[in-house]
Amino acid sequence: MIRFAASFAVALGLGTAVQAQTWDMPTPYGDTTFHTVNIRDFAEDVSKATDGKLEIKVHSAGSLFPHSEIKNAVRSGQVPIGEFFLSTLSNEDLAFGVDSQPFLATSYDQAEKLWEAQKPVITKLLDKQGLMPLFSVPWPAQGLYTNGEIKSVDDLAGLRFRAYNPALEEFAALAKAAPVQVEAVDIPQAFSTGQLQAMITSPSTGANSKAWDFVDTYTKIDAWLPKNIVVVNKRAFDRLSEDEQKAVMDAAATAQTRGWEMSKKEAAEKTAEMKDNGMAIVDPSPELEQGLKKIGDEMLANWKEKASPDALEVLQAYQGN
Ligand code: PCA
Repeated sequence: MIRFAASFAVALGLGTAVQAQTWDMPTPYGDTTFHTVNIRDFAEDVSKATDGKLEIKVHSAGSLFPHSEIKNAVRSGQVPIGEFFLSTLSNEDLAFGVDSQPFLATSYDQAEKLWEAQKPVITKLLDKQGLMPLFSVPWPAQGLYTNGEIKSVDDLAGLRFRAYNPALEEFAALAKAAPVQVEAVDIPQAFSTGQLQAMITSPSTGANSKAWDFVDTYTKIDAWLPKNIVVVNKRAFDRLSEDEQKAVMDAAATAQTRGWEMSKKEAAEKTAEMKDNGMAIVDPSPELEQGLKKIGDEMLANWKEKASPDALEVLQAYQGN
């Protein structure tokens, strides 16, 4: 009898194990980052809507795969779903990186318009790799972190400058700074060891890295609103039941709306947090603004020269609207 009960329990256990599945989901940013919070909410929404049949287990801060490997891990099916910084794919096609062109889209309205132009094109490009975008959320506008106020682009010359994607590498080089690749989670250490002296990123990443521990000035250049994207492996998605597929798509739509709202709120809140912690929050001088715009113009001209027809289609759809 005991043996029967035990095997019965095992059979039951196995039964649920076969039905319910867990998706491991690597993400690059830390737990306090609003993108990660939004993704955990997304996972919970999927779990609720499927009565626990599909659980998404979030592995944040590059703990399962380093950021640079997340896309290929989803592509190869090592994991069914993952998040990454969209513009890191601009080496594959510039269509992925158009959101990081300085001063092309600097408000949430413009960022939304740009995403609408970008979405069909990158959906097509990702589809060729067996991937499908689920949702994409922008970071707040990117500002400049330095020690002391930067009065003109000349003041950036020679600084060890953080670059998180190819566009920012080009930007740093045009400003005669020295680009250094550092993941967001490694920012505090890179500054404390002298690897970095300046960076461009959002108030979210600035405040989450406690930027006041290593720089004293934030200049609101509001230069671009780059996005994160969550993609799913299409084969993994196709294996879900119809109800589960709907649960994922519904939760993704909700996460996209919620994520954009969170981002908008963060912009002011995190800037205030930096101010409360003693940082000077300054507007760019006209001279700095002009110098940055000149770099932006040069970058866009280079971009157009190298852009694929797909990338140009995104720019035309955005500018033509
Ligand atoms: N934070 C991320 C990407 C853009 C942003 O605001 C980072 O700095 O890596």
